[in-house]
Amino acid sequence: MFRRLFLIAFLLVPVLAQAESGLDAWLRYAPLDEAAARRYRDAVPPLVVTFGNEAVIQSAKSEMLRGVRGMLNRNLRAEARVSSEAAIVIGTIAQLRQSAPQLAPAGSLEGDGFWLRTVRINGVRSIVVTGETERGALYGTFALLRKIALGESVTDLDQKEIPYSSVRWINHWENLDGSIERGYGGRSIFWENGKAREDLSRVSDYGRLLASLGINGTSINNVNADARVLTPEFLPQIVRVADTLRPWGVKVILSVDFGSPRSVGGLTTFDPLDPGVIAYWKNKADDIYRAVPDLGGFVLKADSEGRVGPSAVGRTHADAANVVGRALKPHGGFFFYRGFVYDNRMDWRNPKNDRARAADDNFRSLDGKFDDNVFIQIKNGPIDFQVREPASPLFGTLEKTNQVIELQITQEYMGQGRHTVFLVPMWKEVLDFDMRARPGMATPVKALVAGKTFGRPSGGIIGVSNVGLDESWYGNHMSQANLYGFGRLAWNPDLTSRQIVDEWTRLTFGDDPKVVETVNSIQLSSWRTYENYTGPLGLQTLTDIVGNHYGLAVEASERNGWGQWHFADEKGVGMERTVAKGTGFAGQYRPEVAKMYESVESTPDDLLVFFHHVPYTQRLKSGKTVIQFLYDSHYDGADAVAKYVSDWKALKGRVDDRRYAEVLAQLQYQYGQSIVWRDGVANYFFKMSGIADTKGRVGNYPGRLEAEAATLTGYAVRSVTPPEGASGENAIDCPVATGCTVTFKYAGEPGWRDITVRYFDVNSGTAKYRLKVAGQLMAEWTATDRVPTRRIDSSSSARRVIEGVLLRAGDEIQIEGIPEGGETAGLDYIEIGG
Ligand code: GCV
Repeated sequence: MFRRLFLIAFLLVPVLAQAESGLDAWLRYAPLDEAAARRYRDAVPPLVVTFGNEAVIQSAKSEMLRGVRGMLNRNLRAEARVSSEAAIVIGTIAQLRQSAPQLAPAGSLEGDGFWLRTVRINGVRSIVVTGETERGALYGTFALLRKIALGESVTDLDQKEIPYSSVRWINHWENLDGSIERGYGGRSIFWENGKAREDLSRVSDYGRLLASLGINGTSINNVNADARVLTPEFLPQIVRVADTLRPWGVKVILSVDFGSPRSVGGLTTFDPLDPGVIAYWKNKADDIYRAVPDLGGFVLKADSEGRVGPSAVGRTHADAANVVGRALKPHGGFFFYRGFVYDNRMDWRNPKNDRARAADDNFRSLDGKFDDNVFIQIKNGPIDFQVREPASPLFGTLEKTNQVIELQITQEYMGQGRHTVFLVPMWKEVLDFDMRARPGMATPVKALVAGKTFGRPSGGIIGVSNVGLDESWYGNHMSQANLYGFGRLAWNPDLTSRQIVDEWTRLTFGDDPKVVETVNSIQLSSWRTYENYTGPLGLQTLTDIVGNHYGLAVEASERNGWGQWHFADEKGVGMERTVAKGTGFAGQYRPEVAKMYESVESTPDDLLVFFHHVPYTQRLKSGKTVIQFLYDSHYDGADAVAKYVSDWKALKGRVDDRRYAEVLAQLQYQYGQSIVWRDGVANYFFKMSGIADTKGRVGNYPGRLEAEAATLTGYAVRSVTPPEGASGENAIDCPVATGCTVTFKYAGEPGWRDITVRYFDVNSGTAKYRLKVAGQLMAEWTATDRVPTRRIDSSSSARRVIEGVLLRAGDEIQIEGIPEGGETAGLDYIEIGG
C-alpha cells in the first residue's frame, strides 16, 4: 500500500523537477510527453541522409540526431545516400539535384533561405530539408526541430522561408584579457589573457545557438578595439575562433582601431588618404583573408568617446570608410562604420547643443559617398540604448548609403541582467516605425535598414550580445529571451512580440499552460514595467550615466558633456528639441514625422519630455498631470514586479528546481530594486516640484524606521550621494572592525510581522548581519552579492525579508553589523509590515 502511494506521488511530481543549468537555452530538446512522442515517431522517418563532409551540413546532421534523440527518445540512423526507405534528407539544392534528383525542388531559394518539404515517392514519405546554401539547410534543420518541440505538424510540409535581410549579425564588446565591456554573464567565451581561450567549447555552443536563429556573423572583440588584433602574432588566435564558429555557418568579424596604421603598423600617420595607409589596410585585409577566407569583414568605432577617427587628420567619415572598405572588397568583405559618432565634451550650457543630433549631423551630407560594401551601423535611437528613444532620424535620411540597425541585447541601461526586461516589444516599435521617407509608400525602419526602401544592395540588423561564461549566458535565464527574440526578428521582423515570446517560453520552460501564460505575461509587460520605475515619458533611464549605468542617479545626466539632459527644475522637465524653440533635433526627421514631434499635442506621451520641456502641471493625453504620472508610474512599476514575484512562486514544481530558484531570486532582487527606484525618483521630483502626490504615498512610508534615527552603538550616520539613493537621504555604516549595533524600538500593535531590512551590499567585502528581537536571534546573513559598485548607494541597496516575527509593543529590534574588507555593514532602514 505504502509503495503504491509512493509511486502515485512520484508520478504526480512533474518530470521537470530535475535541475537545468540554462546552457542549452531554447535548444534543450526536452522529452515530449508519451502521446506526442508517439505521434512524431510515426511522422518522423527513422533515417537521416546527408551528402558529403562539409562542416555546416555535418552540424545539421548531428543536430537532427541530437534533437530527435532528446525529444522522441529515438536514435536515427545516418546514411550518405538515399534508398527506397523513408528518410529525413538534408542538403543544398545542388546536392539534391546531384545525389537525389527525385527529391530536389524545382527553382531556387534566395540567400540563406530554407525549404521544408514532404516528398512522397512510391508511397514512401520523406522529409526534405534544403537550402540554396549549406547554411540554409542548417537553418531548415533547426526550423524542423523547432516545429517538433512546439508540437506543430510535420506530416505535410511545404514551408519556405527567406530571411528578411542578408546581414543578421552579432557584435561583442569583449576585451582580449577576457573582460567584457557591458557584459553581465561572466567572463568572455572567446578570450583569456590576451589569447583565444584554450577551451573554446562554449564558443561552439554559442555558434549553435546563433545558427538556430539564422544569425550568420559575429564580431569577436570590442569596438573599443585593441590594435593588437591586427598584428601578425595575433592572427592564429582569430583563426582558432573562426574555425570553431565555421561549422555553424557563423562568420567572424573583427573590430579594428582606426589608428592601427600608426600604433601597430609602423607608419607615422593613419590619414586614410596617405598611400602608405591605403597599402596598410590592403595588406592587412589580404593577410587576414589568407588565413580566414570567409571573414565577414570589419567594424569600426571612430571619432567617438575618445576613439581616434578621420577628424584628427582632417578627413571625412567617407574617406575613412572607403579606404578600409576597398581593402576588404576583393575578398567579399563588408565594412561597418558606426554611426555612433558624437562629442562627449559638449557644453551643456549652450541650449542648442544636443547629442541626439550628432549621427544625422555627421552623416547627412555624406549620403551617397560611401562604397557599396560599406554600411553605416546606426543605433536604434539617437542617444544610446536608453529605455525609451525615438527611432534615429538617420534611418530616414540615408538614401544612397547602406545601413544596418544596431540593437543592444545585453542590458546595459536595462538592469544589466539583474532586472528582467524583454526588449523585443521595444525593438518592434522601432523596426515598425514609419519614417515617411518616401512619398506614397510605407517606409518602416525595418525596410530602410534592409535596403528595401531605396533599393540598396544589402542591409540588415546587428545586435550587441555580450554573452559570458555563466551557464545562463547572461546571468539571468529570462534575459536569454532577448537573444532569441533578436535572432527571430533579424530573420523575420514581421513576427509579433507575442509569437516570439511564446515560442521562447515553450522551448525554454516547456508546455505547461500555467508556465507559458505566466512567463509570457511577465516578459511582455517587463519593458513597460522597467520604464515605469526608472523614468517614463522619454526621460530616458535615470541610471548613473557617468558611472555604472545601473543604479539610480537622477541628475547624473545633467551638467556634463555626455549630453543626455532632462533639465528638471522647479517648474518643469524635459529637453526642448523642437525647431521652433529648441535644438532643432525634431527637424532632422522627414517633414511628416518632424511635424508630429514639433508640437506637444501630437508628440506621443511616451516621448513627451524627450522632445519638449513642459511644466509639471502639463496634462497628458490621459488627462493626468506630468507630475502625477511620474508618481503613479513608479508605484505601478514596483507593484508590477511584486506581482511577478508572486506569479512566479505559483510555478513551483512546474519549472525545474534550479531555474525556478534562480529566477525567483532574480525577481525578488528586482522587486527590492524597484522600490529603491520608486522612492528615489518620486522623492526627487517631489522635492524639485514641491507638488504633492494626490494619493499621499510619496514621502510617507508606513512601518518604515530609518536607521539614522535609531539608537546607534558604533554605527555612524552618513549622507548618501546622490541623496535619492537612500531612504531619507542618509544611511549608517560601521567604522569599527569588530562590529556595530543599531537598535529600533517597536511601537505598534502586537502580532506576527514581516521585517524588511534594507542594507547595502557593496562588491568589495562580505559583511555579516545579525537581527535579534528582544535579544533573540531571528536571522543572520552575509552580504555576498556582486553588484557594480563599492559605494553605499542605490546600486548596492539590498533587501532581506524576515517573515513571521512575533512583535510586542516596546520590543527592541537590534541589528548587529560586522564589516569585512571594504564593506562597512551599511544599513538604510527597516520596515515592519504584514
Ligand atoms: C563599447 C555606450 C557604452 C559604451 C560603448 C559605447 C558604444 O557609450 O556605454 O560602453 O562602448 O556605447 O556603443 O560604442
